[in-house]
Amino acid sequence: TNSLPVYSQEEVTKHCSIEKGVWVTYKGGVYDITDFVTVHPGGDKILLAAGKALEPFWALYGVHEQEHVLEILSEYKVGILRAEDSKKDDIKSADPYSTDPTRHPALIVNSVKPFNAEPPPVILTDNYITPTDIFFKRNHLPVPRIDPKTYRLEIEGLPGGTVSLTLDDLKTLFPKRTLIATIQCAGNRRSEMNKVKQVKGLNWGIAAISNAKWSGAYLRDVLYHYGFSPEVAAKARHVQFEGLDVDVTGTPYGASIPINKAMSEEGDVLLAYQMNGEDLPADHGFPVRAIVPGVVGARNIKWLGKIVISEEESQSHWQQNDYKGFSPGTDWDTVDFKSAPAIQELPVQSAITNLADGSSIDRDMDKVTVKGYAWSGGGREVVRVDVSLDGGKTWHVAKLQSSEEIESSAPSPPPGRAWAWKLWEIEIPLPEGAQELEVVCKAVDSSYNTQPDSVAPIWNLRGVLTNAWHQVRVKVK
Ligand code: HEM
Ligand code: MTE
Ligand code: MO
Repeated sequence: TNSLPVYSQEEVTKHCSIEKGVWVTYKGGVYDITDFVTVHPGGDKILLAAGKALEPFWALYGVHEQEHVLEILSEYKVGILRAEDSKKDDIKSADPYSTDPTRHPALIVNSVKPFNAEPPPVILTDNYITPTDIFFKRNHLPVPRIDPKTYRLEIEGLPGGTVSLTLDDLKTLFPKRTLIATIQCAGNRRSEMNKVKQVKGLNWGIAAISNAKWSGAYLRDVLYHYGFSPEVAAKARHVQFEGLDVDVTGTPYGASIPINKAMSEEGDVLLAYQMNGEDLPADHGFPVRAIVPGVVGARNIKWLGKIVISEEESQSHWQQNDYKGFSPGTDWDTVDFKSAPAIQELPVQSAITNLADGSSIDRDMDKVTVKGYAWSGGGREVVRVDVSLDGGKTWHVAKLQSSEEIESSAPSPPPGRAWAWKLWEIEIPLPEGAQELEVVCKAVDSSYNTQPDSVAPIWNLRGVLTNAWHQVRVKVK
């Protein structure tokens, strides 16, 4: 690399667009990444660093702190940054994650900056209501620290113009509603897709899903209070949400949901300020988040700053260019994000939590206990879970936890509003002489939707919507 030319920052700065070429600097090196821009897994954001240093951007997206990322970068090295320019202060940046909260040590961490973690499967289903500390956490950006006294929730798109609510308004002007709802990330079980063929995204196991009791005001109560009317309804198609967590350009995390989900009496969309009976914790959206039961986690906006009633979907990256499903035949060269709808309701799901793949059980036990969770999107209740010990040749019906067993505050929901998961359990006689068990589960929801038997036919480049039969191999010793 000694023979590489030396460039000034001024020269690098000129290369700030696809037309002029995209150059960046990193630790004193100069890189021409023009050809990499279109294949960057993080999308167009990469252009924010055009002509500049990568360090402050990579400080925000810790996904880059990996060997393979540096290997990719090294292929594009074209020069050395002039020594005096590489010492400039603006290259160093304060860690935007330094004010993130501390987390429970039991969590399995998928990425630290931003923080993404799931509980170990064996403790996930110990409680019907997931304890807040181990509830899975999925952040795209640093956790914003919001002063509840100055917090305002803005609402746009109503006839009277922009509305601005305080936290107190939300708590006192509207009845407090409480519901139990499961949140699942679209990427739950992505690691199983990775085994078929590499996908892009966090390598979630089976626990990017959790269940909590949420309290707050119904979104529809709030919107009607501030003038939502048949005239508004005639034009409105979507309700957009914006978080108060922002990226380096000041762009917030955002998403939208269909207007009928938002306004329906059966939709139960909540502006939640409590989780499991306490103020929302920082990681889960303090002071207010949207709970959109039955809908993919990505639309349950945390640190909610703004609501917009609109004819259009959210234009956010996460609504338009992410969280969409594609054919197994679609790759990064052919994908057209505009061609697929944004994920809203999730398909039926289940997984085994008490047996790990590759573990072993004692031959002397005459029965095998299998436990897990099951859930479906759109308020469709799980009506049955089937379990097999022989890879799906023979089946047994698991016992679903009844609402009495759960708690008196969790009566069975009205049809079409089953927002919470079901935990299930079964004891099956150990087949005689078996050396290995192929334990499988699959759930059926109230629409008789069931899970596909394998991952390959539902594989997609982004690794979302993994809901094949969950399968673990267990040795009998
Ligand atoms: C993801 C490379 C610059 C934002 C990734 C990944 C790679 C990569 C390999 C996937 C990592 C994984 O999932 O294992 C690069 C290279 C860059 C660059 C080589 C410079 C030459 C940037 C910049 C930004 C950025 C400047 C932001 C301003 C992101 C984001 C993701 C990502 C947000 C995550 C996408 C997701 O949610 O999975 N990048 N990146 N990248 N990158 Fe970059
Ligand atoms: N809201 C904001 N403002 N920022 C985010 O990064 N992540 C979303 C959603 N809401 C996110 C957000 C995603 S992808 C998921 S799966 C859920 O929050 C996770 O919620 P949890 O962290 O409370 O489990
Ligand atoms: Mo998610």
